[in-house]
Amino acid sequence: MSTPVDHISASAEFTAKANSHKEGVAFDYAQSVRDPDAFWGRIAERIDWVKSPTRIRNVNFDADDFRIRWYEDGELNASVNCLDRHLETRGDKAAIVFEPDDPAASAQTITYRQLHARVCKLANALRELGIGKGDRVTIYLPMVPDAAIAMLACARIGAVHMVVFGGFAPQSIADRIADSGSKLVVTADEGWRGGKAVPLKANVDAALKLSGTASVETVLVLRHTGGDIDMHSPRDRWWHEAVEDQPEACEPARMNAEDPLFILYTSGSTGKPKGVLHTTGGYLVYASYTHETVFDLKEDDVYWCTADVGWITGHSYIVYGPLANGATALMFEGVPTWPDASRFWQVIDKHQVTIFYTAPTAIRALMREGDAPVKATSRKSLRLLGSVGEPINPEAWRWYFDVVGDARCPVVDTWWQTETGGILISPVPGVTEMKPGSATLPLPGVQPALVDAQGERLEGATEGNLVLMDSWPGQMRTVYGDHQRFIDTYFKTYPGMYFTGDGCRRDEDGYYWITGRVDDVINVSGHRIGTAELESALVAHPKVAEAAVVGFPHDIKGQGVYAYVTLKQDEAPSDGLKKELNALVRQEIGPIASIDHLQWAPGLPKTRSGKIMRRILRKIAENAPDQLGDTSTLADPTVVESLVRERQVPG
Ligand code: 6R9
Repeated sequence: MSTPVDHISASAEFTAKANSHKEGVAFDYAQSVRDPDAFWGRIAERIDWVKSPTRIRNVNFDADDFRIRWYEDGELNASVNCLDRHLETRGDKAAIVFEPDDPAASAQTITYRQLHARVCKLANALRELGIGKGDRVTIYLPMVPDAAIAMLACARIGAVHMVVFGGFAPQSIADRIADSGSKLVVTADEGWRGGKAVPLKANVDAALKLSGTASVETVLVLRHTGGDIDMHSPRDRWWHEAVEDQPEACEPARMNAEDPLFILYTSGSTGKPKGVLHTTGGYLVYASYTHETVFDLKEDDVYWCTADVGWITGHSYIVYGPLANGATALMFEGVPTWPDASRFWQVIDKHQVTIFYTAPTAIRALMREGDAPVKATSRKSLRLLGSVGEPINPEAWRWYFDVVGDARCPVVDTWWQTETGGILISPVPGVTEMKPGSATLPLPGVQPALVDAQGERLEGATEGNLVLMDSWPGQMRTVYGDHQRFIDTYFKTYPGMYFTGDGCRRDEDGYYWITGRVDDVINVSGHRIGTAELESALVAHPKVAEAAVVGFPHDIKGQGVYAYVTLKQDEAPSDGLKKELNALVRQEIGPIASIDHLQWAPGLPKTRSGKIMRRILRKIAENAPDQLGDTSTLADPTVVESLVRERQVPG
């Protein structure tokens, strides 16, 4: 182990070849924020427009005259940018390399020409099934190339895709279908994860029995595992039959830059998940620009992002960014620890991966397995490592850098959100000095700031709430179907600024250190879960009177779920009931939302006005009863004493 140091530079070898040192690629941050129109106008030229935009930005964060529009008179098609424009120069280049869950199953390579043909065939089939511009299409697929194909086929005909992560349960699928009003669902018979089949079609069947899903006319089913499923005629159609006779060309829809490209649901601090809406022009410009800049992309790179396409990271940095850039992207259906903890590194060697982008939770889980599974592989092909999804602790950062990257590869710790569409704070490798645990500095054109609880801007080395003072092209445009909620959620806390929901420290070098969510969102293994969603699942049980959920520090997951449950009078706690409640949460939300610790609470700490004091519950869950802070507003202080006494011991 090398000794920890604060500042780490990319190696001379990396720096010498870094894109950022090529002639003409100056990273003039000051210039980018001084004249954003000039800067973003120039960046937009990387995309093929049917009609080039003449108006670059039209933005106002003030609630009474609110607007976010980028490139608003431009016209383009996202799928053309990801496919057609590469055919001449990259037709035979691998667009997607697919590594299946089972290491014994053969990998597949899809060239840009083949991908173009498959997207066109599916786009034609979707049109024939009555899908057109503006229609919403739900995609619930495993991590297979067909997921990218389905997204691009929607983009080709101007349909708005809404991908649901395969780990979500029928109720969550149904809620999203209902909110988006999807006409068609694309799914597969089953998916594979660590040798186990995931019943995707059965989940869709169950979802479509739930209320609010009547908008769905067609379910298109990919045959993937060959597992036994029910097909309901005429609603259900096989994908392979639908595309069989379709031509390999498809006239792309001409889209305005501000036409919706996709909706992706994410958890917020209140109520049901929000449909984050991204539009076509700005999103594509931003995803492709940041993908090339942050990952120092070169023509011959083999780029692997381990995220699922069900999350924003999969949208921006498996599908749209890499394919718009003509890169080779690896898609992996499996999990990091199956058949063993060496799988990631074996896949890297097998496909000669050069850029690897994963999440801290995976890094910590693999770090726990020791160095041997890593050292058993070569990893010589690697030249850059990335991290996303939650704060990476310096210890995990060092292990990633020293052991996985053999101290050769810069690590880019990339901070961003579903709402931001692409990376906002990250090192530019070869330019930005790294500090383990810090996402470092804003990318060109991005203006973060820290504010106190009153919204006063804080200067210098300090800690506060992270806001963005101005827009960037990849910013979300609205909450689908509820524009007021968009404004209220992000622009009301601190008027005139976009509030991220994250807390952050800035050091004496101006480096940003994200400390985590300051709202009621828990980040479990990089998955955002609103405490309100968990609580409403718990109180749905007939024996539960009240529930409060908080996060607590977890070695592997970053944060774990800690639930306090008050039972109705005459109901008795039992281990059986605990299991029932956990099963209920998994059934309502999905397996990603398991409860780590459940404490029976005779009562919850409340203010005299009846507000649950979560701050106190968080401290009890963290096992820091000496840091409860001001408890003078508690209606009944004895409640807290008993909770502290009865605390569950995580671990
Ligand atoms: C891309 C993505 C967003 C939340 C965000 C923050 C946390 C993401 C991070 C990070 C520290 C990083 N987060 N990247 N925290 N360092 N490099 O993850 O989007 O699922 O919407 O989550 O994740 O708390 O607010 P999303």
